[in-house]
Parts: sequence; C-alpha cells; structure tokens
Amino acid sequence: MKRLFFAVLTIMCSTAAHAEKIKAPIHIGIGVAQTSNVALFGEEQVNGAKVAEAVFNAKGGINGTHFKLVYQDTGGDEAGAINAFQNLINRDKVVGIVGPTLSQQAFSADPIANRAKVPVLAPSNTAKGIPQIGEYIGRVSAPIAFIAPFAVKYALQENPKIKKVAILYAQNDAYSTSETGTFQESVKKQGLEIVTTQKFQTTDSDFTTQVTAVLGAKVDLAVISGLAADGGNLVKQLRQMGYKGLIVGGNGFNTANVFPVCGKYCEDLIVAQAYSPAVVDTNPVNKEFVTEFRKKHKKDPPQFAAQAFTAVQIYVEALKKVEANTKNKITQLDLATVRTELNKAIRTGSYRTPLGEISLDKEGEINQKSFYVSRIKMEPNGKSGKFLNVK
Ligand code: 1QQ
Repeated sequence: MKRLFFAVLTIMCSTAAHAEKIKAPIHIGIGVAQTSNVALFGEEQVNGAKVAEAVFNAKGGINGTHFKLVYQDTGGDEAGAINAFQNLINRDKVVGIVGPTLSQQAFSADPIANRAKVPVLAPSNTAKGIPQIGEYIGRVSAPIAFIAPFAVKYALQENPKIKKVAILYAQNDAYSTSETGTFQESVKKQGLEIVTTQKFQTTDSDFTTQVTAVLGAKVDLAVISGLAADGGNLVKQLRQMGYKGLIVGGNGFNTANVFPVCGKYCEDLIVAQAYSPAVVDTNPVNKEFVTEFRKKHKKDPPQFAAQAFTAVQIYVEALKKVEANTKNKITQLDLATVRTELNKAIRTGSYRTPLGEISLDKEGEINQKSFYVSRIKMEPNGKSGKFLNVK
C-alpha cells in the first residue's frame, strides 16, 4: 500500500514537472558554430538570427509575448553539436532549435532533438537525407542537389568550349560528399568529361598534390565541394600554381568570410545561391531584413544570415499558429505540448521570408522557388569583395 502510494506520488510529481508552464520570454535555441573554422559560417548565422530577434520582438513577438534567442556554441564537430543541443533541450528549455551549422554535425545532433521531440530548423544543412533524420527535423536550407546544377550550367554558358572537368571534394564532410555527387551527375548530364577526381580533408591546408593533378589533366573547369577555410585555400593554390580555367565552388563558398582566405584569387569564382539581397522591390520582408542588417553591419546580408533570419521568423509565425490552434497563450501551455504543436504548425501554410515565399512539406523539406548564381568580385585591396548576381 505504502509502496503504491509512493509510486503514485512519483508519477504525479513527474507529470507536474513535465506540465511546467513556459515562462516569458520564450526561449528559441540557436545551436551554431561560434568557434573553430566553421564559425566562418556560424558568425553570419548569429548575425542574421539577431536581426530577426530585434525585428520580430519590436513587432510584439508572439502576439505580445517576447522571445529570446539562447545560444550554445556547437564548435565545428559532432561532439560539440551534440553537447550544444543537449544543453538547449534540457537546460535552456527551448521550444525549438535553429542549427547546427554543418550537415556533418546534423547527422549526429539531430537524432537527439528528434528523440526529445524538440523541433529543429536547419539553417544551413544542405546534404541529402537531412529532413529524413526524423519527424522533428526540418530545414530552410534548400537541398544542394537542387542548387548545385545552376552553377554548372552557368559555367558552361560562360565558356561553351568546356570539355574537361576536375572534381575536388572534402571526403570527411557530409555536405561536401553529397554535393560532389550532384556536381558529378550534373557535369556528365551536360556532356562534359570528368578527367580527374581529387579528394582532400576539411583540415588540410596544403593542396599541392591535388593542384598538380588538376594542372596535369589540363581541364577547363574545376568544381570544388569543401568548406570556406580549406576550399578557400584550395582556390588560392590553384591560381598561384597557374590554373587559368573557370572555378565553380559549392555552398561552402557562400560566405564573405571566404574573401580573406583566397584573397585576390577568389576573383570570378562561380557560386550558386539560395538567397539574393538584391531582391527587395518584390519582397518587403527581405527589404526590411536588408535594411536592418545594413544598419548594423554596413554590408549586405549573406545567404547564411538570411537563412538564419528565416528560421527564427518561421518559429515566431508558427508559435502564433500554436496559440490559435490551442486557443491558449504559449505561456499557458507546458513545454512538451508547445514543442509538438510547434513542430506541426511549422509544416502548415507558407511563409513570406527573405528567401521568398517558402513552405515546409510534411517531411520537413523546404519548398523554395528562387535561386541565383553569383560571381565573386574582389576589391583592389584583395581582402574584401562581394557576390555579384549574374543569374
Ligand atoms: C552543409 C552546408 C555547409 C556549407 C554549411 C555551412 O551546406 O553542411 O550542409
């Protein structure tokens, strides 16, 4: 009898703990890389998320309840991402997470959020298979299989004489291996010949072996899938050792932080993008984002900042839907309920965002309409530059 009493008491206590109401401000987790080489991307993500926090809280947050972004640094590897996600879920009690920075990290950290029934919106995970990690995993970063072919097609328009292609990729990174698969298919579809395939590691800084092979193969196009630090150095060494052909870089080059890495040798690099800061006349949300971002950073927002902004925006709008659907203020609901209701709400309707009008399907995959191709144009100082929209 006594034992039964304690058992019942324990159950009651634990339900009470679970039924704990959410306190204002509502916590939204940002689990991206703030240290390591991966912070070259993470820094831009933090900048974009912060602009979203200011913009949407100034408009009253979630129907008058403010929200607060809570940051946990993932660093550049899997262990760091797992740790950050656990802290956000258990300690910071976030309603959902924006992160991690790399697909490589997502395949390890996302299953933890999924098991805990905490929604994840990936701001920059483009590898094949991300939304399929689980029911709670979605992304606002379009799959690279969709984006990469645009860059190859553009290269061929620029130089219709291209015949021979070199493929280079970071073999220890999930996004890079996923992207190179798409690049290779796309190159073959265009009737081009891959004459050399070179692998490297994201930790490499000396690419003499790979560059020597590319030069020996006499190619007219080099297509690189890597991250900003390694990829940027590879571009620099290709040019320094005399490669003259076109270079297509993948999503890992989609940051202004690559400019100081390859310096003047970044010039003319071709990159496909899921965002353009130039589209403001037809997109008022982007106009507001670009204006606020420029005020703070004195430059146009890059793709990773726009995607992080978008992820925060979706949380805000979906939290409003949760209030409408449950006929309750978020602060009247318990955390577990908000997390599951939020995950459902994210996947309904569409959102007008800086990336254009987007939606997430049942699986959490993004539907996005507009994509761009840019070329890097460096300033004479060889340190700063910009992405010039060419398509
Ligand atoms: C991924 C990527 C990277 C380039 C993000 C920084 O696309 O890891 O999926």
